[in-house]
Amino acid sequence: MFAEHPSVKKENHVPTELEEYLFDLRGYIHLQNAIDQSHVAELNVLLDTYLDLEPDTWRGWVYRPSNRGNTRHLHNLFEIGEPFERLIDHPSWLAHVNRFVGGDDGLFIDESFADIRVQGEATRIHSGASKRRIRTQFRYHNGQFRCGQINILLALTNVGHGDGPTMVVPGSHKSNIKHPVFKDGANSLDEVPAAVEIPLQSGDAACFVDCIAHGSARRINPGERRMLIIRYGPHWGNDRYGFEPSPELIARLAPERRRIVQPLQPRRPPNEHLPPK
Ligand SMILES: O=C(O)CCC(=O)C(=O)O
Repeated sequence: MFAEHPSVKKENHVPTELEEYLFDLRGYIHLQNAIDQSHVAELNVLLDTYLDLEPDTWRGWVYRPSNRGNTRHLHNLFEIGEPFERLIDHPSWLAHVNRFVGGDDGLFIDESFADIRVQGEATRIHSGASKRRIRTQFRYHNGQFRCGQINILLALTNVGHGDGPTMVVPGSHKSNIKHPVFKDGANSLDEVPAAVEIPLQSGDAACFVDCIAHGSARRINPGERRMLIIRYGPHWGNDRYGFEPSPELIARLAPERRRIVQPLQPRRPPNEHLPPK
């Protein structure tokens, strides 16, 4: 249906010294023009075909959970089609994610979903290093990053001020103290001291370690915000919600991509050892 995009063959963009410095310092970087506009268009066209999926239903291996307000999520992006599969090891961020997760054993994507939202919607502030969560931790040791979860948030629409941009508290991936707003029960980032917006043009991506305090501003403009969220971690991770890749996806992925979606082939006893049904 879709031709293999030439970007698949492109060399990986390795993180620059400045990007590494900023990632270490602030906990996030902004990747401009991470995918081109024709790829953005392909992704949007395919997403459109899933917009009629009812809450808490599946189409094939794509799942739409119950609504969170007027925000719609679609899980298991790579089941939607080849333009989504290209994101698994996209050359604009693969080397960054490898460097920030660290180690030589490879990656695993433990969650991938589309977040589609309209006016009035926001994501409350969450995370922050003081929680010391292993799964989402930031770590740097002997010249190597060893982060537990690196998020790629890829904008499929322009998400500027007023459009509900992602917000982070820079540096909070190393904080020892809980942001006071957590105690006040604040649930929107717009009023959170020290939080900054990451405005993205469609095709741009934000890359951040999940333990940074983050969320998104309330969308005040009319229209729709579309963001794809892909979370990478070390190869030994497991899926956040227990989703499994379809056998068809595993069969059609090239080995480099398959290893990121399913680092280890499941090992099962041969049929004669299985209990009768
Ligand atoms: O959608 C956003 O801008 C924020 C995403 C977020 O909160 C998350 O990745 O946990």
